[in-house]
Amino acid sequence: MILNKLLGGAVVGAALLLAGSTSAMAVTIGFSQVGDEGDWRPAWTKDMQDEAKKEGIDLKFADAQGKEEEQLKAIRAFIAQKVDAIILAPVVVTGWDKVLEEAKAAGIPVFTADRDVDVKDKSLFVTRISADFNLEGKLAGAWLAQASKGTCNIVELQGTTGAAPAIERKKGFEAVISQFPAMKIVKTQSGDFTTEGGKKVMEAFIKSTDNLKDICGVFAHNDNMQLGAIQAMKEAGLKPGVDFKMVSVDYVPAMKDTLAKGDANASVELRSAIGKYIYPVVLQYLKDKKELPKWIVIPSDLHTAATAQN
Ligand code: GYE
Repeated sequence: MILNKLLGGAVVGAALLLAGSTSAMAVTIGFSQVGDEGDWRPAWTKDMQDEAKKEGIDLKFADAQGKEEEQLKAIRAFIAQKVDAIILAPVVVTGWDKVLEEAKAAGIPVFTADRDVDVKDKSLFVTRISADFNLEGKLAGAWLAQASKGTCNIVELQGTTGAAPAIERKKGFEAVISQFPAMKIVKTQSGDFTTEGGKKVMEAFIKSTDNLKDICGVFAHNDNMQLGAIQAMKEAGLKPGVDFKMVSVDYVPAMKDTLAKGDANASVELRSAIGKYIYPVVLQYLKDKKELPKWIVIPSDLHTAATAQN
C-alpha cells in the first residue's frame, strides 16, 4: 500500500515534471521585427533572442528590412507554422487589419511590441507592450523649453513616415512647445530613423539656409538621425551641443558618448532590454487567456551629459 502510494506519487511527480518541461519547451513564438535601421533596434533584437533562450521559447525570428510587405509575409508564414503566439513590431501603424484577422481566425494571439498598430477592431491584438512615445516627445520638448528659456527656432528630424514613434513623438513635442509662443519648428523632414537620413536632411538644410544663427535647437525622433545631423553640422564647421541645443530619443551607447563629449545635450532613454517585460506577458496569457489592458507601458527617462557620465 505504502509502496504503491509512494510509487504513485513519484510517477505523478515525474509526469508533472515532464508536462511542465515539455509545455515550456513547446512554446513557439513568431517575432516579426521591423529591421535594423539604427543602433536601438538590433540591440532589442539581440535581447529578444537572448531572453527567449532563457525562457526556453522556440523563437522564429523574421527581419522585414523596413518593409511592411515582408512583415505581412512573415505573419502568414507564422500562421502556417501554427506558432503559439505572434509578436509584431510593426513598421507603420496602418495596413494590419486583414492579416490580424487571419491570425485571429487561426486562433493565434498577436501581441504588438514597441510600435503601435491602428486597427478598427482592437480585439485583433491582445495587448501592446511598449514605451510611451508621446511622453518621450513631451520630455524632449520640456527639456528644450527649459534649456532655451522658451525661445527657440527648431529643426525637427522625423522618423519613418507613418510609424507610431514618428507620429507620437511629434505630437508630444508639439503639445509642449505650443505652450511657448517663441518656440517654433522652422524645418521638419523625415530622416527615416537612420544616421544617413539624418545627415542628408541636415546637409541639405545647412546648404539652403542663410542664417543658421537663427536656429537654436535640433529635435530628432531618434539618436541615429541626430548622430548623422551632428556629423553634417561638424563638417560644416558648426558646433552642435554648444551653439545648438541637441535633443533626441533612444539613449544608445553612441549617444551616451556624444553627450559626454558635449556634441549633444539630452536624450530620452528607450529601453532595449525589454524581452523581460514582453515574454512573461505572452506566456501568462497562453496559460490563462485572461484579458489584458490594451497597453502595457514601459517607462522612459531623460538623460543629459550630467547623467551620461555616471
Ligand atoms: O526610437 C528608433 C527605431 O520604434 C521606438 O525605432 C522605435 C524606434 C526607435 O528605429 O531608433
